[in-house]
Amino acid sequence: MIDFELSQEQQQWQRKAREFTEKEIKPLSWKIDKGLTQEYHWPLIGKMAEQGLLSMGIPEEYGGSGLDILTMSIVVEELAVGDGGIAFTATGNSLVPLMIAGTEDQKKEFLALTCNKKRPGLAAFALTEPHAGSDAGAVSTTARHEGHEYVLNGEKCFISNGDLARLYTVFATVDKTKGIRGITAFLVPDDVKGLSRGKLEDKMGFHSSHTGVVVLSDVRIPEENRLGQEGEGFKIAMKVLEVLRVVSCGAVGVGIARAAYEAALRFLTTYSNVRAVAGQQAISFDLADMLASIEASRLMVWKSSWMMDNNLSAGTMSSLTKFYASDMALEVANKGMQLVGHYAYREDYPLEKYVRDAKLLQIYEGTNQISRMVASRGILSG
Ligand code: COS
Repeated sequence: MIDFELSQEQQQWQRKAREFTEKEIKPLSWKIDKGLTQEYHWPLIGKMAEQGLLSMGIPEEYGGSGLDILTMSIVVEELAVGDGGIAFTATGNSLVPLMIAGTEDQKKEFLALTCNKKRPGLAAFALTEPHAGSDAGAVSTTARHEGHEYVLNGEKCFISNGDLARLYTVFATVDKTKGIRGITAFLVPDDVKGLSRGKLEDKMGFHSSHTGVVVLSDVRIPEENRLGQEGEGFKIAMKVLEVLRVVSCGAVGVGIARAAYEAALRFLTTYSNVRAVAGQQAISFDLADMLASIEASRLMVWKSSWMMDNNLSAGTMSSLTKFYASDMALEVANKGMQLVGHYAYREDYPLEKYVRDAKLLQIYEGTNQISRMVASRGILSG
């Protein structure tokens, strides 16, 4: 039986996220985008933590909010209506490896980072390298086993929360000759000797999400910080990306698209001279197309989330959702700009920001070419 009525709990979380967006995110989003405030992060992150929005997917027994993936997707859409980068930060994406592969002791020690409402922390998913992006299996950061420690050396780039994280999940190879079977995941706290954070990226959009370089020079960590077994890192990364492609990308795309659609609709219905033009099919049909694709993408996000919550194999569906919802977000934002016209091209109007933010969704969490590749392999392998 299919039922689209949200549970009481889901409705409460949706309402809470909507209120948080109106009160806390919308007033800041424009300023952050334009670089008018630099030090916004910790106060806002603190407020997200207080509301349980930073630890949504972490079970209550570890101090988190204990939301399933579907409820997280509903919340993330609402936050992304206010700001895509902030919504992305709230997904706590970087703790997913720990949730998937962590031991009980590791979870107890490290999940507490973001669940600490007084002193919240962020984490980072450090997979990408200058020469290992789409080809994630080409990771060349090394992990040398010495006694009861590993010694890590290498450079990670385009790392979200790169300069803010208190914990990094670093993917490194213990034996390059083994290819992907040498890749291993490690939990690396930010205060270890030899870890340094390089410059932040100066990006086209998504300014509220910090992206940077992380360098590891003879970083020594205890064996207990290895996540999973040696050689399991690549599969852990792929499983993590399956979740992120839906929650941190698909749901963010639906939120950004909704914001663009709502901005265009508001403009077209507010002024009487514009209202007369809005009735023309050349305009109103675009509105119908925009809403149809937002609704379709949301259904894909919800279905993928539901599949993962029910432990169904969701690799293909997650990749379909990723490229469809992110292509949709950019198209809807662009259409919104076109409908509003020259006003939308101005920097004091939000639509140009939505276009810049939506563009990143086609690139991060695996480019849309990679998502199409993963989905098509899934289709052909039955
Ligand atoms: N869950 C579990 N295992 C998975 C998996 C998943 N979702 N996806 C792949 N694997 C396993 C495969 O089963 C295979 O294992 P076996 O060799 O034991 O059969 C192994 O991982 C290798 O998979 P595959 O053959 O598909 O690897 P490829 O090198 O051909 O392709 C791609 C890997 C390109 C899909 C991968 O490198 C990728 O996703 N790249 C993009 C990286 C990315 O998204 N980066 C963004 C970083 S965060 S912004």
